[in-house]
Amino acid sequence: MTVSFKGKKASRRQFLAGAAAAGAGTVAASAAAAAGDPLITEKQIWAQATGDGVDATPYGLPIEFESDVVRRNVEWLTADTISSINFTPIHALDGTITPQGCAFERHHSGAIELTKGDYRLMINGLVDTPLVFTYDDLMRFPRESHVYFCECAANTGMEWAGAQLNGAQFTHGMIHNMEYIGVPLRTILNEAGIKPEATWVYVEGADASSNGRSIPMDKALDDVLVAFKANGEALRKEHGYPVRLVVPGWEGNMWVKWLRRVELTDKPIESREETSKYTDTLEDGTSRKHTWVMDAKSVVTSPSPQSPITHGKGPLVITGLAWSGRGAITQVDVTLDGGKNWQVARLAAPGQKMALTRFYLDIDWQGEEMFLQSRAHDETGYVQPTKAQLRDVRGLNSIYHNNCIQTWWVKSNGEAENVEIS
Ligand SMILES: Nc1nc2c(c(=O)[nH]1)N[C@H]1C(S)=C(S)[C@@H](COP(=O)(O)O)O[C@H]1N2
Ligand SMILES: [Mo]
Repeated sequence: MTVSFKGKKASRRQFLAGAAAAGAGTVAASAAAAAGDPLITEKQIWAQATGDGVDATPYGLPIEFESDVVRRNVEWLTADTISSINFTPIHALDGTITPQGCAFERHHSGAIELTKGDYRLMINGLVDTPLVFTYDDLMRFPRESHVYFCECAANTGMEWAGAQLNGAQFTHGMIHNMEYIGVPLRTILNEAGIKPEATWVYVEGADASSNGRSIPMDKALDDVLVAFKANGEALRKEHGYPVRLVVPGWEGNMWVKWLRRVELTDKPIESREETSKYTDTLEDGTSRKHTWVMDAKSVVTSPSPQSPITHGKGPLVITGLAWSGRGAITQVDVTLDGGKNWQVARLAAPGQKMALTRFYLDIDWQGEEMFLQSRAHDETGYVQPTKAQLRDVRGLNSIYHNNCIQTWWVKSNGEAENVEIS
């Protein structure tokens, strides 16, 4: 019995014909050809003894064979690992949810250890009654759960001047996507009573850097969550245990971890040095400020430099991720020839607002060289720009908010490289 895929337009009849012919494009070896395979014919050692009992690992880790699916950093990017960043192995993941254990980390002064017992959240400033909440207090408010992506504004930032880092993990891995459980910030602010003159919300963390940020009141009252669970379990220490802010669609630096204080103000508090770093330098030396929303973006995660084609010619699954801080992804296009011809990819599920969307394009690859790109569209009608289009507007001196179309040059041997095409 063989299964074959002749590309997305294949009908059931074509599938069956393909299976009968067992020709090019067939996924499996025929049973006859596999007859001498000891993995089929011999009883293997794993079938000759019993396996681990149920309590071998009370909290399980991935099997050792998956040990390369890990966060990685780029040593030359930062002086040390305390104020640093690492990258999600998006080239090796599928689906949309990022396991916490391999979700990128960005700390300005390291990940701190804070217990639920020591946790306090203060609401002060332009409120009727300043309040302090314990972790238990937060547990008593009605909760919501939502899947959202969190992308560092610096994601893809090293690629402005030229193709630089050889892998989707490094070019696009400052992103993760989790199901958060939390209390809307609005609920907690209303508990304290919002004074009419309050127009901004200053949020800070309990770590040494405090990572203080100002968020406009409209956003704070809209969809911001005070979150304590992610993907079903407590936040990991590195993601802000026990409580972090979730600011859907907005740049990662506003997602304050170890959230300790929310101050209502009538102007943004931009005193901190770190805050001023998150601006985009334009070609003429001026800066773009307050670019909080992450524009629509996508990337092919496989094949890609760290995920080459290893199975030879025939059916090939091209896959990747798309997202937009302005709402849901409505369409993703994929090109195999550097943008001359585009095909509409299949979305694994309809796009959700401010969450990662998985796309697939199933092709019959005959070993031809490809210049693979993906292009995201979001519900506002925005289309992901090319690198040239983005440079026309933003020049080469930017770091943040690089959402341009990425190119992988896939060679006939299946290896892929980060390149630029004009
Ligand atoms: N308290 C605190 N919150 C913080 C930071 C920090 O250093 N301290 N880093 C910010 C930045 S720049 C990003 S991109 C996100 C990253 O979240 P993560 O570490 O869960 O991936 O957290 C944000 N929140
Ligand atoms: Mo960030």
